[in-house]
Formats: sequence, structure tokens, C-alpha cells
Amino acid sequence: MFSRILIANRGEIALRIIRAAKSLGIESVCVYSTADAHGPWLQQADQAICIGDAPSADSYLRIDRIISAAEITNSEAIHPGYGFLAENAHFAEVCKDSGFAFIGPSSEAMALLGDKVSCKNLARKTGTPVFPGTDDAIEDTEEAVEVAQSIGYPVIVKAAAGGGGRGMRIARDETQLREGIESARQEAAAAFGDGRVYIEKFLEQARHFEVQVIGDSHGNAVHLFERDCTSQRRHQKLIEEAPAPGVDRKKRDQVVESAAALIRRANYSGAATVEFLMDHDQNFFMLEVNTRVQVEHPVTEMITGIDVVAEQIRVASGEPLSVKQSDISVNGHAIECRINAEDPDRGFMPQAGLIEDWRPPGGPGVRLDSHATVGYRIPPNYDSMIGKLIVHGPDRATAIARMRCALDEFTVGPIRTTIPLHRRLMDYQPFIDARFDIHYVERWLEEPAAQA
Ligand code: MV4
Repeated sequence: MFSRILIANRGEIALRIIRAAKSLGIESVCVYSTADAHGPWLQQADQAICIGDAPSADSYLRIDRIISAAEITNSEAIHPGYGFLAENAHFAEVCKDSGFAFIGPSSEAMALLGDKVSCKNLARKTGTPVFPGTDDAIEDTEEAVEVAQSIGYPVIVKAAAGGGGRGMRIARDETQLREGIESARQEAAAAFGDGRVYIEKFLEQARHFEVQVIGDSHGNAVHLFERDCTSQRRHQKLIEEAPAPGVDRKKRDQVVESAAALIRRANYSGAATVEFLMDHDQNFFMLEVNTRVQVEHPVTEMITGIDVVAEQIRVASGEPLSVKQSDISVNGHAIECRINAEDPDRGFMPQAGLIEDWRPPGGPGVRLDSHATVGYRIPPNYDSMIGKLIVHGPDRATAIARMRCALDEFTVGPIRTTIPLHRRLMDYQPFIDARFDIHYVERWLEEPAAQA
């Protein structure tokens, strides 16, 4: 096992990684930008090194400085967290070539699953359900038009290098398809330096379902069941829960097992998430694989009792997974609300500034993953998420009741947060009944009842 790791991230995930390291008897080194010099998480680390100015391009994205910090501090491994360099295969390779273990997959496995075309082809081999569409990137527009005719409109054009909603075009007829292929190609070439696009059947109304998986370097791979991430706005998740409510057990078990088979086939070591859409009849279709730890991993930890971040560190050091599939089961229900410093009444405008009041909730089954404190000044340079409130209970109704109490207790000021919005959403019947689709929050926000 490592004795010291470097954390190439900030905020709540840096703190989460410090905690996991400490629990394994490992020292942690944080790198930080000048904007984060007073970041409360740095006090929990064993060492902290400033690597540059506030813009991420001058600090958290500077591979050279992160590697130098790892060298200076005699760190043995580097944890990228999420965002920044977490899904950058070049960074994973530089870490390895510089003699540091990357706490994540090999750059090869990352590239294989990060490319949506090669990932989909691998999924077809492992029985992971995918949308019908072109098997490979489109070379000939006429062939794509034929495929669209055979699967039927609407179809969606996606970038092989895309993700998170970038570089997509919906086409409802042949004219839109021809235009969509061209414009998606150009956007993808400009944004990712890779203009390859493919098409698949477009699903109008769906739930977002994702499977937590972890593999080790001994050929083992397990799933930690699923999460529902349907409550989102503009590709930003608001609420995540585990397990996914109302899903047929047999269908669920097939999908989660197919997700583990996919990463096993990729010789994948580390944590990953296999994302799916689920239609009205509970048919599943894979979207993409995220090759990192995700913001919403705590709901999985609450229902399985497994420390996902500690497991990431274990497998990166060469140890086998500490759990077998037959040891893993679902206990109760967990819900996470992302607490963002944003004003929902003003278009979710990010709120920077001093936190003068911070009274976190408590009680049975309540967990708060946050780096914020009274006196913490939120810098304007980074993501607006200042914490995650997670509740666990024996069933979904109890978890919702606990989340209502916790949100009522949770007082933050004077900066605006998404806490009151979450509280109202906990009383919204479609959420309570889990009769929702990926656009329901956006529709709800148009209603007067959603307003403060
Ligand atoms: C889709 C889709 C419908 N049909 N693919 C958006 C982000 C990227 N991960 C994939 N996305 C979608 N792919 C097919 N074939 C609808 C979306 C989508 C979406 C997916 C998950 C969560 C929120 C979403 C919001 C809009 C569109």
C-alpha cells in the first residue's frame, strides 16, 4: 500500500479523498491555486503546495506542476478526483511514465471506454444493451441516411469524443440528419480535435440510470448496483438516488451484471460508471462510460456500505478488490441533494462570497460531504457545488422524510443556495412517485409552484 498520495483536485472531493487516505493510514498532499489558499480542506491534508494562479488552466490543469509537486513531496500516487484531469488519458500516461501510480484506470482502458464508438462496440460484445444505430463512426453520409431509414426517425448524431451533452444533434427527418452530421462534425472537430460522429435512435422520454462498477488489476470486476440520476437541469444533476425506484429486479440485475462484464472485458482497474437511459417499458440503452469517481458516489456507499474511494486507492496500489460480488447487497435507500451556491430565482447564477452562517443538519442517516465552513469565502473561479447532503433510510419514503428534515435544518447565508429548491422538490408529487423523466425538473421550474 502507498504511504503518501497527491490529490490533484480541490473542494469537497479533495476532502473526501483525504478522508479515505487517512482511513487507510496514508498521508495526503494537496495541490492548490492562489484562489484556494484558505481552502478549509487543506488543513486536513498532511501537506499543501501552491501550483499557480486562480484560473484552472494556470493551476489544476497544469500537468507539469502537479508532477513536480508529486516529485518534491515523494508522493507515490496521484488521485485526480472528478473534473479537471480525471478523464485525461494523456495525464494518466504522464503520471505512470513519471513513476507515479494513477489512481484510476490505465490510459489504454480510459481511451477505449472514453471513445463512445469503441465503447459501444465493446458493449455489443459483452451483452450490454445499446441503442440501434451505426456500428462505427460515419464515413459516408449516404450510409448514415440508410441506417436512419432502417431504425426510423428521430435519430441523434453524437460525437465519438463527446460526452455530457456536447456535440449532439437531434434529427427528425433526412434534411435535419444531413445538416446535423455536418454541424456535429464541425463542432466536435473544434471542441475535441476529433470530428468523428455516429448516429443512434433518439429516445424522447427516459430516465437516467447508471451503474457503479469497480475493477482491479487481477481481472476482478464487480458492480455496486445502480443510481437514478433523472433529476437534472441542463445536464447538471440535482438529485441522485440509489437504488433506482420502481425498476424490475430481474431487468435491473441483467443490466448491472452487463456493466461489470463490460469493464472486465476492458481489463479495467479502478472505479467507473456505466450510464444508461431507461424507457417507459424499462428497456435499457447504454449512453457512455465515465472513467472516474463521480460526484454521486456517496449514495452507492450508503446502500452497499463500501467505501468507493478507499477501494480506488486499494486497487491502484495493486491490491485486489476487498469485496466479492456475492458479498455486495443493497441495504435501504439513499438520496443525495447537490448543494450549489447558486440562485435558482436568477437563472441559477453562481454566488461567490463569504459564508457567514453555516448550520449543517444531523440526525440518523444524515451525511454531509462538504468543504465549507463559517468564514469560508467561495471563490468565483470554480464549480458552484459547495457540498452534498446525503440521507439514508430503510426505504425511499423514509429517506425522503429524512431529507425534508435535513434540508429544513440546513441554514446557509447570506449567499444563496439550492437548499430551498431541493426542499420544494421533495414535496413535488412526480418526484415522490418517481414518475419522472430527464426533462421533468426543467418543466417544473416553469411552474409557479417551483418558485420560492
Ligand atoms: C441520448 C438521449 C436520447 N436518445 N441518446 C445527453 C448527455 C449524454 N450523456 C447523452 N445524452 C442523451 N443521449 C439517445 N439515443 C438523450 C440524452 C439527454 C440526456 C441524457 C441523460 C441525462 C440528461 C439528458 C438531457 C438531455 C438529453
